[in-house]
Amino acid sequence: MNYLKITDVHAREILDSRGNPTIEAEVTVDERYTGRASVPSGASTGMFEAVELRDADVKDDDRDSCGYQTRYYGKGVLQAVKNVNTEIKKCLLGRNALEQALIDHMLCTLDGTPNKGRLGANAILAVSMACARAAAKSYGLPLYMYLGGAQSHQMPVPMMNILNGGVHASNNIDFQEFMIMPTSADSFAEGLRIGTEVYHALKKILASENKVTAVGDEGGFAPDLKDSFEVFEYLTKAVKKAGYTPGKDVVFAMDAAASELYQKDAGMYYFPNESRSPSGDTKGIMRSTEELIELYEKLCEKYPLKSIEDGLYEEDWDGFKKLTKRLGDTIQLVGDDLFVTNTERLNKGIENGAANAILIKVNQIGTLTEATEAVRCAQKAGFRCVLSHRSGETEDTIIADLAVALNAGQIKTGAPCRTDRTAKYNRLLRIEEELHYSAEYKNPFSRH
Ligand code: 2PG
Ligand code: MG
Repeated sequence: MNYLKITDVHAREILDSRGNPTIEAEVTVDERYTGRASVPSGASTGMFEAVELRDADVKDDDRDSCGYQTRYYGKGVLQAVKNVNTEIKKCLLGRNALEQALIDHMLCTLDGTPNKGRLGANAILAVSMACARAAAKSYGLPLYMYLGGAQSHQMPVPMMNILNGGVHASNNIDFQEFMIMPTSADSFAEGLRIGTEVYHALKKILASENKVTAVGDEGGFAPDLKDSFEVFEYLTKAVKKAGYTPGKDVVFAMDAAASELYQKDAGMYYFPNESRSPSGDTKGIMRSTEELIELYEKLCEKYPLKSIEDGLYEEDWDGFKKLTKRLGDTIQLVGDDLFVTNTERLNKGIENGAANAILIKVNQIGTLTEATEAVRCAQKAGFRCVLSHRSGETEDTIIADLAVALNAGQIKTGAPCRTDRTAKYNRLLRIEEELHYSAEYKNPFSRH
C-alpha cells in the first residue's frame, strides 16, 4: 500500500448555522495537501448519540483558566480543539492517511470510551473527515470518487424539508419536519428544480393567506397551522400550483421526531399545540402508541406520504416492530434517534423488524469508517439509507460526497434555502455534471 504521511493536524473553533461554536480540523499530508472539515450539531439529538464535547461539560480539573464555562454560554468547543491539537495530533503524526479505517480505529482507541466522551465525537469526526479530504486531494480525486471508487454513480433523491416545526422552529407545529421528494425526475438537477419550484409555490400560497413566511433552522417555512393534516393540505396545494402531480412527480416524507414528544412517565406522546375541542381553545393532547400509529395510517391513506422518520420513541423497539408490521410493506420507516448511525443498534432493528431504513448522520457516531459500516450493513440487509445533515450545519458539504460514494440513494439536507443547506445541493449539482453519463437518479420507492 502507498504511504501518505500525515505531517500536520490542526483544529480551530468556528460557528455553525445557528451561531453556535463548532470544530473545524485540518489534516496535512506530505507537507503539501491539506484537507479541511467541520462538524454539524443537532437540536433534537438522540440519547444514544456519541458525545459532542462542549466546554460547559468539561470537568474543572481539565479546564484551562480561560473561562471555558461562560464563553458562548458554555457551548464553546475549546477543549475539543485542544484535544485535537495535542493528543490527537501526537497520535496521528507520521501515520498513513490512506489507511482511513486504521486512523479511525486509532482515534477510537485513543478516546477509550464507548461513546467518544473523553476526546469528544466532534473532535474525532473533524479529524476523520479532514484526513479523507487530504488523501483525496493528494490523489487529485473528488472525495466521492476517492471514497467510493468507480461504483459511485447513484445521485440521491433529496428529501427537502419545506415546512419546519418541533424544536426547529418557533411555530405551533408539533411534528418536526415535512418534506417533499421529487421522485419522477430523471436527474438530480431536475429533481432539485422541481422541489425548489414547489418551495416557491408554497411561499406564494402562504403569503397570499397572510401566513408567516419566515423560515426555521433548516430553511423550511414555519407558519402556524392546525395540525399535520393541514400541513399536508398546504404541501398538496403547493405541488399542484407548481404544475406537478402529488404522488406521481412529488411524494411526501416526514420526520415526527417522536422522542421529543414522548413523556416517559405517562408512556404517551404529548402534542402541546393540538386541540380536540372544535374551537381550538384548549391546547394540548396526549396520544398513545396505538393512536399515533393510527394517525400515521390515516395520513398515509389520505396523502402520498412515503416515508416516516422516528415515528415513535427511540427506546420503543416493540412499538417500532408494530409500526413496521402495519406500514412497513407500503412505506419507508426511517430510524434516526432509534439507530443513531450505530451498527449495533441497526442490527437490533434488522433482527427484530423494527423500521426498514436508516438515517445516516456522521456526527451521531463520530468517524467516517463507522458511518460507512452502518450504510454497508443496512444495504446488505435491504434497509434503505438516507444521508442526513443536522439542524445546525456548516458550509461543509461532505454528506453530498458521501451520499454518492456510498450509493445511498437519498439525502436529507433541508429546504432549498439558507446557504448551509443549498451548499450540499449545489455540491451534488457539480458531482452530477462530473459523473455525466454514469450518473443515475431513480425513485427509491419504485420496485425496479
Ligand atoms: C433530525 C435532524 C436533522 P437534528 O432529527 O433528523 O433534520 O435534526 O439535527 O436537530 O437532530
Ligand atoms: Mg430525525
